[in-house]
Amino acid sequence: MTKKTLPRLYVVTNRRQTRRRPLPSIINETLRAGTKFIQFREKDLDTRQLLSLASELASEAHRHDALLLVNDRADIARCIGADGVHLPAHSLPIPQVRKFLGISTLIGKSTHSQEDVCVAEGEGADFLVLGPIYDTPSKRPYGPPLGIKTLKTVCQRSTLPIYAIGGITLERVQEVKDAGAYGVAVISAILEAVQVSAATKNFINALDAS
Ligand code: 3NM
Repeated sequence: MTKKTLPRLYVVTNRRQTRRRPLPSIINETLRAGTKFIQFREKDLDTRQLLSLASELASEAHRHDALLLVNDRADIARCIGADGVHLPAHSLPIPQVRKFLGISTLIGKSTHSQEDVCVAEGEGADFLVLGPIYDTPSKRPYGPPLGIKTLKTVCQRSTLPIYAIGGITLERVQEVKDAGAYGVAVISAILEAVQVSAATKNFINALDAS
């Protein structure tokens, strides 16, 4: 898979949002249902735990011909042979990460405003995640969601693929697509689904429909 054919569904991990089911089995289920793009994001684990779980999930992803990016930790990404990193706001700068991981590594960047988007574009990100677009519990402390209008404005001005994040549900896919989003980044709508496989397939179908 190349950077030119990025999948439109980006599944972000949170092992505390799986309805008490083990994360590897949930990831396995979403991969079997067709997910091709995963961000490993378990911010509260220590380095050894990150290495172990990321390595397990990367092997599983690669068995399904899917890409796995590691949130923030370029060192972990390099150790496990991940496809790239997903950089949060206060991460290492993109150019340094690219130097460290190599030219072909995939680098995604989290953005929260038009200004963030301009900076990330200038630094050479491959794709962006913009959010939160809708209300989502974990981001309430940071203020109100950006909303669909901001998503539209930012997408119109950007040349990079933009994934909408924050409160994304199946019912909202059409709206964010219409606003110009390339894809969606999702935690709860997949990981908390009673039927992970069906939820995954529904997202992929909705995203791929023209
Ligand atoms: N980042 P859900 S919103 C991890 O705005 C994350 O950068 C966001 O979870 C951002 O799909 C978010 O359950 C949470 O709303 C996404």
